[in-house]
Amino acid sequence: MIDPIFGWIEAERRRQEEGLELIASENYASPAVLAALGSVLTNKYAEGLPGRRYYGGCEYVDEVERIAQERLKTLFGAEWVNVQPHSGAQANEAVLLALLKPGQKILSFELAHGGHLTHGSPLNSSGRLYNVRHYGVRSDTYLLDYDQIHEKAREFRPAVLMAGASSYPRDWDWTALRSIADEVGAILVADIAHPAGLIAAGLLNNPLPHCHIVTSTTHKTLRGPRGGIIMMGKDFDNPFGELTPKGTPKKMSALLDTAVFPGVQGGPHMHVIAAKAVAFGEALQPAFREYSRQVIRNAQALADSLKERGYTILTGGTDNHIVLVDLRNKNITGREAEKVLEKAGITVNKNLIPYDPQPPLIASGIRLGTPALTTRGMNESDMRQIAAWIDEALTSASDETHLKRLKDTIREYLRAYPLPYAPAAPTPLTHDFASAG
Ligand code: DSN
Repeated sequence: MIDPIFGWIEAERRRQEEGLELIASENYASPAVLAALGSVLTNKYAEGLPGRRYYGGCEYVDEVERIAQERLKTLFGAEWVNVQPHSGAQANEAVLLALLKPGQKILSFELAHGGHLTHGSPLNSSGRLYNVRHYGVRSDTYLLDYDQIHEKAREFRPAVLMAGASSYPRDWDWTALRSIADEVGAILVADIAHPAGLIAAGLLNNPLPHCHIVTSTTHKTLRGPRGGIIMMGKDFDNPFGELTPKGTPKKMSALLDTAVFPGVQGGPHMHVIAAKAVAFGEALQPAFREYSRQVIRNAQALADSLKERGYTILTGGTDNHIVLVDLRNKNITGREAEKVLEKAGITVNKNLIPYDPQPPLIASGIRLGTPALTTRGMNESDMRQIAAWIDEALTSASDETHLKRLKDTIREYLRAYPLPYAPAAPTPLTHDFASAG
């Protein structure tokens, strides 16, 4: 008997293959990344760091982690990295644990304007443990207002200034943020979870030379396994006076390493670290730069084609992989649009637009992203076709037959763009759970 879990994995593989994946934070990892993820490295405990573990038998996983570290340093120009965070959330949690005592101040980008949950939302530990205020985008342009950030920083005097977004379609000015942080004595932390791959490819401003600490996920534009990382362009003496046993100031890297383990995590996931190393190796290839260029070109083509069809694109376009659509002039909410598009085989997520009159579970907009479809080999002409289908679906929102027909058309179209995905090998069960009752 085959474990039914493999049936569900196959069903999910087929869903990924047969639909248009436009969720901006998703991508298709390569077969090599998947092979590393599904490897025997998952069996190994390796608490600690390469050469300094709390377990025996770590000589091979040490090599894997060292390679991951070196590749990541080369990719972003980092002097120090930690590749162990299980996710972006854990990376941010560890950074805040290393930098702050409960009650200290963070100034970060407002979640409802496109920020991240782990940058001080009251629902996240960051918002419960620390004293948080936010900056946002302008109500006329929907662009970040660096004068407002400056003003808020001067008034609030945060210990940490956090930057980075989950739905902001424009690049960031790291130099301006660093000068604000320096003026108020704050540590500048950038979370590049979304644009990391585009930054690694040299297509967007790199925060490493400007920000004290940079966190990211590895599974979005970077196209690796689900996971997190922490980096520093340059290590520095911790500003809190913590000393080593020799009486010299502890380096920030030491505080960050201990914040990851044992601060917020136990044993590192060595199979994921191996998969990260594989993905970093792929991102160092010239083909990744070309892929990343196409991600941006595709997002711009999608934005332009939707604009031609009367859709409001926030900020007028995009510098990265994200297109934010304000649906208010189309008389459909984000929640309805998400559902209708799903019926047509187009996967997106509803998204708050800044100053949204709707609550988060309804939202006035949708967020679209091009990393996944670009991995399948799509280009600008495909994006024009997709914009037409999005419009067709949203204008036939209540016509179930039409939406079903559209889904069939899309499934056929996608046959020309196979997934770089190795099917999971089903494992026969020795015990028949179903008939054992
Ligand atoms: N949940 C992630 C996203 O979809 O953008 C935030 O990193």
